Amino acid sequence: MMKILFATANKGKLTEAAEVLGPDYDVVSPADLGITEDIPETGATLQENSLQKAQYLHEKTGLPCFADDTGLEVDALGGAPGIYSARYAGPGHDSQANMIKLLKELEQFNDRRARFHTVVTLILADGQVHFFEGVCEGSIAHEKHGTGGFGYDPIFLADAYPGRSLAEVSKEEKNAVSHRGKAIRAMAAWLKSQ
Ligand code: ITT
Repeated sequence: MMKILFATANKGKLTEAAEVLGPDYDVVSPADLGITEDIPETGATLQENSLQKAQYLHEKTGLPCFADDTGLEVDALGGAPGIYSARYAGPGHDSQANMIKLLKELEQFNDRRARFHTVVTLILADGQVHFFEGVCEGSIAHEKHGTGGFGYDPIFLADAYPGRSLAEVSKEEKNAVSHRGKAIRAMAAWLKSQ
């Protein structure tokens, strides 16, 4: 079993990653190691932010480490909120406020096409860095549906599940088609090939 640190403070992400990686991996969080400070996230791209989070914790712990940065890219809004998805409605991580703002901004548009985009950075114990990417295509609903998942899931209709939001599908169904599921499976396949 490989012990690997997931550089995230988001419990939803942690649960998903542990499920996707399965029993060969012991996925630990910064909180499990008593690290509770805010990890800096000041990059201009998903890749930079993801690298920054992984590097910060790799330097601090020496453990093999991965981080995920995810953005929701809405076509009618020119790709916004993108890297600003977590703080779209202002500082903090208020998903309800973020969804309300996004629904309001989209009222004037017919085009509701959007995608979740994830970049995962893996840093091995020896410092080697590798990137993995995953995209989930879909559209933004007109209102919230369901209570599963986290973040923007109640207003995201993945193309793979017509008529249901990502908060209305099972965890297994979400992981099978999600941005993060794809990126983390690519990472697991690469690790296995080594
Ligand atoms: P860490 O940086 O600690 O990993 P975070 O929640 O700040 O956690 P991001 O910077 O990647 O993560 O923020 C992405 C935003 O998009 C944030 O508001 C999340 O709630 C949301 N998000 C990320 N993955 C999502 C998913 O699978 N479904 C719905 N919303 C998601």
